[in-house]
Amino acid sequence: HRPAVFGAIDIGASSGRVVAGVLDDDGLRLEVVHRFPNGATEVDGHLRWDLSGLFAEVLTGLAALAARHPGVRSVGIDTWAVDYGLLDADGHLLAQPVAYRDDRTDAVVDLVHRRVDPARLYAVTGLQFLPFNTLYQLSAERQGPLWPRVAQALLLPDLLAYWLTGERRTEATNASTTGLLDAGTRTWSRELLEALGLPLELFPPLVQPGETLGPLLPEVAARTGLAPGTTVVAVGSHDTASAVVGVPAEGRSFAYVSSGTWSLVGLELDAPVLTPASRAANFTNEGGVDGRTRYLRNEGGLWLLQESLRSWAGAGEPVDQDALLAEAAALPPGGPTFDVDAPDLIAPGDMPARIRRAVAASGQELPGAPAAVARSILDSLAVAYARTTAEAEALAGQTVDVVHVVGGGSRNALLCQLTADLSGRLVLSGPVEATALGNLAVQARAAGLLPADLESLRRTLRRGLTLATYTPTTTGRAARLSSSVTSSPGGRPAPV
Ligand code: ADP
Ligand code: LRH
Repeated sequence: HRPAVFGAIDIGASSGRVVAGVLDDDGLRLEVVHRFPNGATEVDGHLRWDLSGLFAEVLTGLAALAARHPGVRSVGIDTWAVDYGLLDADGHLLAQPVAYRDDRTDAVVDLVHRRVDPARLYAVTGLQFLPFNTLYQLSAERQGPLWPRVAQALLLPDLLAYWLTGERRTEATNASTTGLLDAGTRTWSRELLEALGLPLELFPPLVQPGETLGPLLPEVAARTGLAPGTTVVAVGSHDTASAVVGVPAEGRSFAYVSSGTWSLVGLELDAPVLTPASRAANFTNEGGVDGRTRYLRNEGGLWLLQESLRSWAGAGEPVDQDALLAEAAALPPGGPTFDVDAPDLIAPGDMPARIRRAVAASGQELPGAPAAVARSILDSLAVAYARTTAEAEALAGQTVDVVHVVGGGSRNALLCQLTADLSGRLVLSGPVEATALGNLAVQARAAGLLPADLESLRRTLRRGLTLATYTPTTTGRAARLSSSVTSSPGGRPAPV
């Protein structure tokens, strides 16, 4: 058989890529055809994404895809969640989108909670409190200079899809991260939109993963060399939704850690858990592909390491990540840890200093050497992964047999081993490109070329992959017993 080829555009907060998915009798093979860096920078007083620059990279990537593979069947797009671009009545982007790490929502969180009680917000949306959820960003926007000219808001993957096809829709998994979608009905909550003074037609109509958005605009096809008529298919456009599809699990008794800029730690469920206990533990119920619930907590992630590396480089002492991780691995277990979810670690800035303060606040001491800082970050992440997995299991009443670590962090062997040690569970790591894999798999399934149900689909994906296995070690178990992993509740407290 001739292989079928699909294209994934997958852009994370730290980097993007365009990936070819080549499906033949041996399975779905991934080829990264273009990679590019990403990051937010301050422009006009706000941290912003350069979405026009990212779109140029997308076109370059699609051209590379077309050059390598004539006859690409379809293309799918995913990016990080919650952020959006604002369009005027003519469909023009009013400004480069503000990034979720910008501090403009600090001033409006209380205002929103005066309009809608946080307990009610959780009962309707099931969403974890994060100060940058879209509802807070839009509430800040309503007070800004652009608001009178705003006709529509497009979540970032939807904005890229609009530029590729001319079609404006809101993909459902990403819509679930806005804080404006009803977790039960999976439609916009009129109650919340009204309470916050947001028009129902602010976002375009919903579209589900697997539905066709439309063909590429003729000028996009001409510029990239993709065949006219090549379609853009909706996928789990929230990168974490695609990553969870790409978790190569057997059955349902698994936990996942999608480990990149953030760590998304949790379970896949059939229905949301909207209990007060779940809210108190600040767990989120995001919309998954096929109506599944992604029951997880968004925890601090490798941003802590990325930003530390940036600080050292900025101070004229650049550090090589591989060498740093090797040094960190040689340090003894049981070193100082901190709460990776502390709100003051969200913004950019001198990360090692902030971590040192967080460690000191709990009466511990952090040595100055970069390896000690890196080790403390990884110990603290592993504590969070272990604790959240245990809490998810208890809150959802679902047994966990194995923890799958996917994304860039799955390459970090120290992090994976520490997660096995501190959780006392088997950890399987890989694939690094789980998000692109999930994006491509949903397209191949929509074309009728992969099994319909998620469990069979994942089994098919797993056949083509080599996963690394980490089992809990004895020294790790000792560290676990001496730490608070098994006893104290974790996570940023929900607002009262
Ligand atoms: P995002 O999608 O949020 O941009 P990724 O899933 O691409 O994030 O993960 C990026 C992170 O993965 C990096 O910050 C780095 O910490 C980690 N990573 C990537 N490659 C390696 C590697 N070879 N060894 C250790 N860590 C790695
Ligand atoms: C990961 C992610 C995560 C969100 C955050 C904003 O890339 O999409 O799921 O919480 O970015």
